[in-house]
Amino acid sequence: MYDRFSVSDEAGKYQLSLAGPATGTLGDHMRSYDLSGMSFSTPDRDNDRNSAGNCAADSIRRGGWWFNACHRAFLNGQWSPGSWSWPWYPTVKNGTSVRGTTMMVRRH
Ligand SMILES: [Ca+2]
Repeated sequence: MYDRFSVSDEAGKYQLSLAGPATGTLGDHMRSYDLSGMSFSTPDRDNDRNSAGNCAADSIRRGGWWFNACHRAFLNGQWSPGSWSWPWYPTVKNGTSVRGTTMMVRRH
């Protein structure tokens, strides 16, 4: 849980802004992997820092997210059971297949 979470408008490419302190059981991986400040990418909108391609169009882990370069802390990805644990271990353990995720925002 982040103390401050905001997303800019369409003209700002839905840029993510996170501020701490982060609390809860999933750690602070979205900030530690520099997702704060990233614009939202989708398979048809490449706004990431991966100069070799579009992280959102990856054939295995396809989906929209605030990618940097590339899939670290990607909450919505299609992951193999053995790799889903990272980076949210130990809350999500090796071999655990996550069937869904929810992001919630509460007004201060
Ligand atoms: Ca790119």
